[in-house]
Amino acid sequence: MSNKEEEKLKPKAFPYTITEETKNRKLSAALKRSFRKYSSPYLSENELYSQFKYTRLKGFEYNGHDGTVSRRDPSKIIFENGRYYVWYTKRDTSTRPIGGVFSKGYQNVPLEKEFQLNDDVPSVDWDLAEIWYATSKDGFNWEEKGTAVARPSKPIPGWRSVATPDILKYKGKFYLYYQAFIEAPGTRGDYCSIGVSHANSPDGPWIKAEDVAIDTGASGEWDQFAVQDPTPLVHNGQIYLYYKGAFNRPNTVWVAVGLAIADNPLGPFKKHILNPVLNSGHELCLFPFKKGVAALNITDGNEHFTIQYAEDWVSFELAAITEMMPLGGNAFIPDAFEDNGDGRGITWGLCFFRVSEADDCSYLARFDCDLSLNIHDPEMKENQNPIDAEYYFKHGLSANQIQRIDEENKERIG
Ligand code: AAL
Repeated sequence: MSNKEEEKLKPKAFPYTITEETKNRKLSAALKRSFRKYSSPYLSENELYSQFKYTRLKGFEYNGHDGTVSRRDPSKIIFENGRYYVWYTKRDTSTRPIGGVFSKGYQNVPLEKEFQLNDDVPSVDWDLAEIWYATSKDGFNWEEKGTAVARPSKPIPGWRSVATPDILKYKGKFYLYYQAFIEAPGTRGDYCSIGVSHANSPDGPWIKAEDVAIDTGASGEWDQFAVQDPTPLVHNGQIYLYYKGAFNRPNTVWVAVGLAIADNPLGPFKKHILNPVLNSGHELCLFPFKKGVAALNITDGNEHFTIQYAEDWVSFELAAITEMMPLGGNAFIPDAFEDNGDGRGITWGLCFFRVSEADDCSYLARFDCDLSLNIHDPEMKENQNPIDAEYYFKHGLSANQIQRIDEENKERIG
């Protein structure tokens, strides 16, 4: 065989210029992902990749962030009556929280004896809280309107605290889902069910449903102690309510996301047999995207700081990896309840920041992004965020880490 013929048979090296053909050649695992997992091999053209830009809000008072007033865990934002509406956890107590027993490993026996609890002293930032709401004409300047869902009287679920709301509009009526606590969060763990209230107007009045919308799982099931972060959408004419669970304690905790489906906003909700459907996350932000649903996986797990997509609304796959995601973020999702199989995505929402690392007082803020099929904002598709060097040096070595390094050096150098 001539050299020329041999040359023709030799597998060609990966080309300098990418063409439609390139993805059909024999590829490494990584290049297969580039061409087959992501919407584009180019980050700047990945429609489910975005940076996040943050803006402080105007219109909310926090007593100088002294820990007595806190707002966190905002709902989706909806647009009604010519205004944006948002609901959130509001705590307004005479003292800052005294701290939960989370560090004591979630015993299954209430530890109230170690926990000088009473009806005025909050355990954690979302204890003794209510669901409040605010409206805005631009998403930056907000007017707090008041209580949407107050704590009901004991022993109705939510009597200790109602927190972490999300909103559903369905057949012209409005539904608020929220965490309903019957013990102070942090007494044994962050244990609660999901309650629901309904109204004919986003301004209320809100009527609390008799039963909880979604209860905790049976003993031994992954969501046996808590179902949290309710996040309702509409798909195939049904209510798809995604929620968080945390399990495997007192061993290594695993935070994941489940799905419960109902024909009626007040239930009964049937939990999906494949739950959990997301292996990471914490607070939830999901939105219709094309035929499927996209999810911001923000805080916990192997796949935190990722954006995922499930065309069937159950089987989530990685769509993008990003950074500086909005803590507790929830978005303005114009088509959250349209159920038209053509989800257009999101461009902004609200999130929260903690006043201190103690997670005992929070404030709302706005995030902007380009996870939308309606816009193309190249600035949001950049990477290598120019994070100030001081931010990196501020997160320096702990005393233990310095000690470990010193010991290593002593052993090696003497
Ligand atoms: C939030 C949410 C839930 C938790 C607590 C308040 O970020 O995950 O609502 O219970 O933290």
